[in-house]
Amino acid sequence: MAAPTTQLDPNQADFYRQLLREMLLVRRFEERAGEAYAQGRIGGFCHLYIGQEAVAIGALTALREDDYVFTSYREHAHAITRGIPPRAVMAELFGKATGCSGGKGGSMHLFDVDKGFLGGHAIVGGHIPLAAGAGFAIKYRDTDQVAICFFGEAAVNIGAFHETLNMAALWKLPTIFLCENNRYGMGTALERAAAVYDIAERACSYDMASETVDGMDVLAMHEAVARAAERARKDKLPTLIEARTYRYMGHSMADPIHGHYRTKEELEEQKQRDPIEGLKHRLFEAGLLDQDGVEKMDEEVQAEVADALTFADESPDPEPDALYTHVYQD
Ligand SMILES: Cc1ncc(C[n+]2csc(CCOP(=O)(O)OP(=O)(O)O)c2C)c(N)n1
Ligand SMILES: [Mg+2]
Repeated sequence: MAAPTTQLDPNQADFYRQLLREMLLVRRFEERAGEAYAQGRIGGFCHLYIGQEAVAIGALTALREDDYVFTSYREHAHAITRGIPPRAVMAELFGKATGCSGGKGGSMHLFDVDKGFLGGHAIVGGHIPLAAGAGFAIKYRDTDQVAICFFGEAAVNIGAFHETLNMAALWKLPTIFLCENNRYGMGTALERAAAVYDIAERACSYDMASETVDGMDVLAMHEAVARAAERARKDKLPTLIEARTYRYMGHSMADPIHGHYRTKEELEEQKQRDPIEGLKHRLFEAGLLDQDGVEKMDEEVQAEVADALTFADESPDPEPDALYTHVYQD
């Protein structure tokens, strides 16, 4: 495991335990969502985030409630960490009326405007300009909010990424661009194709601050995003962060975990850097948590996820009339 970047501060014990609990909650949520998908209870696409939890949780806990969040389609963890109840996220996966998008979005299109959670976007890179737009609005209204945009490393090959970063740097927009480099875009290993890897270095060409962070270390992620948020709030400047992370599951539920484009050995090696185990052991070593504490935490989050599943199962489908709501009208 990579050497931890931060010393633990005993005064922050509750916060560390909150980070661990949140990572455990989204991991258990996704394990159960994966099972429900395999049982045919969830339709459409479903992209799991297992292995990457430290990125969303470290990042979003560094922001304020009035900030804006944009994500790609691999966003269950981001939505839950942002405060959308697991019940509303699970119900959305099930396509139920009680889902956060009324059952019409599914796994890839989680939204909650009141929480500043502006999607859930399925088009690779399509949401990057939207986050710059939110940054523009913040600047125009002259508030000290921040917009953050999470995207995969494959989005760096999309023109909109380059156009947006160029404009964000030029217009000095308070937007954080957070690239979750999990090393694979579907079955394509981008670093092997030598297309992109030192993504943060590319930011130099856009005159923008950037850093590369260990995306398996939740505290390192939290600190990097806190630095970027301060730069955005105080100086109205954008930042590009590359989080080096790894996904344990296939691209989507239709993709095998390993076999076609990566070996079982590679997967096992990466699991040694597990973000949950990493934080847990650091807390154990610092005497800030013990095995009983973790087991209790795990029981609690499993109960919360079980409740979300029951809620989703028992919720009604959207009424046919719901087809005509959220329709664009000129
Ligand atoms: C514009 C566009 N092209 C292709 C696709 C099909 N597609 C869906 S996910 C994906 C790979 C994205 O990989 P990455 O950005 O690294 O995100 P990850 O899935 O690894 O989280 C592709 C090519 C798409 N959704 N949108
Ligand atoms: Mg990827």
